[in-house]
Amino acid sequence: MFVGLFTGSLGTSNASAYTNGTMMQYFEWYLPNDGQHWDKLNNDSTHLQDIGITAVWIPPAYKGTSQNDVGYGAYDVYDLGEFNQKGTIRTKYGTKTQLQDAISNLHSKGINVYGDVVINHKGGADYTQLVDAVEVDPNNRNYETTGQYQIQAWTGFDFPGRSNSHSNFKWQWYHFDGVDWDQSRSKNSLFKFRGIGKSWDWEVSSEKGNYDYLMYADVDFDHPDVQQELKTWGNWYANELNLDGFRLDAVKHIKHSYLGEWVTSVRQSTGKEMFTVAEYWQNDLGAIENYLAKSGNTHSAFDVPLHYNFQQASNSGGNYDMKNLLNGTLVKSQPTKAVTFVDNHDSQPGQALESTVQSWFKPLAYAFILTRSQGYPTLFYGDYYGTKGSSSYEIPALGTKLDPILKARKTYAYGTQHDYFDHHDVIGWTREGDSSHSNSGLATLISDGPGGSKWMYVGTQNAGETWTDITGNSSNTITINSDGWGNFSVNGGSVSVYTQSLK
Ligand SMILES: [Ca+2]
Ligand SMILES: [Ca+2]
Ligand SMILES: [Ca+2]
Repeated sequence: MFVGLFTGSLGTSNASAYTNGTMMQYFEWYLPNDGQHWDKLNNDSTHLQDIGITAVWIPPAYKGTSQNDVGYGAYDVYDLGEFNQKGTIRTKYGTKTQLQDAISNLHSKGINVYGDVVINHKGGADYTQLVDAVEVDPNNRNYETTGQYQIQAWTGFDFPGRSNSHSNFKWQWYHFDGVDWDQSRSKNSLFKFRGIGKSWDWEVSSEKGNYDYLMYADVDFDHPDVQQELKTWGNWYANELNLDGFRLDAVKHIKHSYLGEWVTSVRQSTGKEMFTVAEYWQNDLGAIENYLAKSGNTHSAFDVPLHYNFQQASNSGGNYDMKNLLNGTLVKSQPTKAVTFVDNHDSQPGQALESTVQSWFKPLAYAFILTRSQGYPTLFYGDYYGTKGSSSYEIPALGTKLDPILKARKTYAYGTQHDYFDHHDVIGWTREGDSSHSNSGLATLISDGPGGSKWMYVGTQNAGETWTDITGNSSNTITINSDGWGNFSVNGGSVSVYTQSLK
């Protein structure tokens, strides 16, 4: 699999087949609720293979609170679009059979599939239960604002529509730590449950005092039944869909040590590497590194600070100092643990963590994550195909602009890297190429301000070659001199990726 990208030792896959792997996040928030998404993925598999996608991260595939649920309001993680629950058999994306067909086809094209893991909370309970609770201050969850009293909480999950298929585990109030709704009083507040052993989980993010609670009924990872049940489910989910890895949702709200145990458990029970990346959403390298350490250095994390650097650069009208693009990023401090990305379903316009990178900068950002040697890059469906939703929320489809950069990664981005982060507008880097990828090697320049040029070294083995810009943004032809240097140029607010011109 991806050399250096995972820490598991159970793998036997062919490493060379996946050099320069590229993940695609194959969904955006506003996909239509038409049950056709798994079929679309299936029909797209040959194209994805062609553009160099080696893994897809699929949205949560289980039954949510309604058919239209994007998947993060998880109701029944054993219902992959198979049972009549919440008024629907299929999910927003289709049926279990459609998904299994898509995965089988992707595997036949050599594309891995990563499943989304939403275990912080459960939504859409089947019935309420009477629970002793206290209210806490939403901004300091360690501070109780009331005495104990009884509330009516949505915490009973029997899954009657599934009638014990795949699992007979029933969720009860004591498997949770708290809720934000008391049905008996129609009251919205943050309720922490009382009872033997009940407390907010630790260690979680220390934002808001203790950020265990995010939404719905918050799962209690201190409870031994919960710990075992979710490991059992993880093994089932991986096997049922023949998954190759995971994306862990909302890990800042989940007991960090447990997630390390969970990943290790599923790797052992499946006997597979199960590449895993965690979403720890905070523009704070220290917090992300703390998570990686507390979860036992068992898996990777999304490079959220790099995303915010991209966003800041895109919003600065040329005044961002491009020398700082790597500052405070995970890909700089722990490159083998960093999954790099430009935008996702949460940062896209109109969503909870909206922090969208402006469209003019996206090709620059994608060149940054796709043509450098560090990090495992992710292509966002919404950037490639565009996003839906109301018109003010739309990201235009950038696929035709990104295709050449994806090709550069697949074909040319090999060998020793040289960095030229030496100017506040124009920065660049080169790859010398290697002997196992014929004609490989490239030179990338990006500028957030005026255009410019830069002498960069691409290796004496490339001396005498003619290089041109694969993106088509620059029409210049560069001859590599006898010392292995070229004088490369880029237009203002643009990107150029030079590769050997093969006539
Ligand atoms: Ca707890
Ligand atoms: Ca939690
Ligand atoms: Ca600048």
